[in-house]
Amino acid sequence: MSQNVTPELRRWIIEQASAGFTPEVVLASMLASGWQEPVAVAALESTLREHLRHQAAAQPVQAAPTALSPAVAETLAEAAVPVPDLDLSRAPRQIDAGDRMVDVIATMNHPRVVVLGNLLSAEECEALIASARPHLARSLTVETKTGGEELNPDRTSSGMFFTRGQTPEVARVEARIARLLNWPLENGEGFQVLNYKPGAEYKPHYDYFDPAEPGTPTILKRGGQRVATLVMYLNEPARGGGTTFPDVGLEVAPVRGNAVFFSYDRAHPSTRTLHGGAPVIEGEKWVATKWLREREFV
Ligand code: PD2
Ligand code: ZN
Repeated sequence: MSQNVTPELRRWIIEQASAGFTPEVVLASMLASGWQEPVAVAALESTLREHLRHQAAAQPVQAAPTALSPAVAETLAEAAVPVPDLDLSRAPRQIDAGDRMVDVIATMNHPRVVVLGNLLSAEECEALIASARPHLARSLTVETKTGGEELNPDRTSSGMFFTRGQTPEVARVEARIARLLNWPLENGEGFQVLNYKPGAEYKPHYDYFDPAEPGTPTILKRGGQRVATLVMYLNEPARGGGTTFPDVGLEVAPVRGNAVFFSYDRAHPSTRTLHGGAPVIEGEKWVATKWLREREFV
């Protein structure tokens, strides 16, 4: 059964928080009245976050007391970490990425998603495919139970990893991304190139490492959490193969040279960054993914 988060529920959440109840207490009473936990957590997070944002906008000068108790504001503030982002403050059509002007096609705030055009030239796309092709193997995903890697049935693509700076094209595109996203080049993992044949897909998942899994502390030693993803489309399947964001009903079409950027300031579903690669129906799909970490990735 699907549960709808109504304006009345959002009002009630704000009333509870304003009366000084902590998010944990509000969550407990939502669960007690029959809300499914993922729905309740997402409603709570998004409502309180939006409420804080409104209050900050309404009181820009002095830090006037908010209607939320300090404990609630602290709980929300504590979890978030800085993330890469583009400078969209003056709503530009294009952004200077150093050696290339990149088009801003669409933006969304929660989840933070930006669709970019013309990030890569056709020649760069071809060069990345050509140097990746001989090294493809059935994709693995990081196995968070142990910190190792495993074959994942939810991911039927083939893939390979470049190291940072491995080819001239890789180095050039990495420098462009670092400037575009205002994030140190050293904090990036090497590109992963994926190839999907007809029928291949990547089922919805989060790109951050699940803090509850026992292997996660080992993975985090190499540069902290993933905080953002850039999926770059290297070619165009004739049908299917979009990148989907099921929480918000968004699907980004795979267009050669374009990319979708999204960030997550905490390792939590409340970021609404659940996403997947829809099955390719006709043709094949090639993407390069750049994951960005909190700190230098070694
Ligand atoms: O290929 C995609 O569209 C896709 C979708 C979801 C890639 C990834 N995730 C990824 O590389 O993490
Ligand atoms: Zn992903």
